Amino acid sequence: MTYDFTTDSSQFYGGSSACVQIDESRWAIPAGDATKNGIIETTDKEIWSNEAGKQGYSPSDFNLDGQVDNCDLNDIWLKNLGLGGWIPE
Ligand SMILES: [Ca+2]
Ligand SMILES: [Ca+2]
Repeated sequence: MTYDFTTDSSQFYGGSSACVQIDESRWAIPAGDATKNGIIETTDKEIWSNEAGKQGYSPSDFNLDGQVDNCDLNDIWLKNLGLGGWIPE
């Protein structure tokens, strides 16, 4: 079975609060959930604070560039703060 999450925000459990629109016709799960509980919240920032400055892929490397830095916090986490509701892993 396949399920295409990219076609509309209604495809997501939680609707538009559980996804971000990445272009005119596609949606995705928002980054920033370091705790992997399905919600982007302040505890995710605490994980980032503990990992800031580290190299390599880690839960708070939100943009997946191999570094935990201010871009992860300001460009990803802050933008997506409060989103979530999808079913976590
Ligand atoms: Ca979280
Ligand atoms: Ca990063």
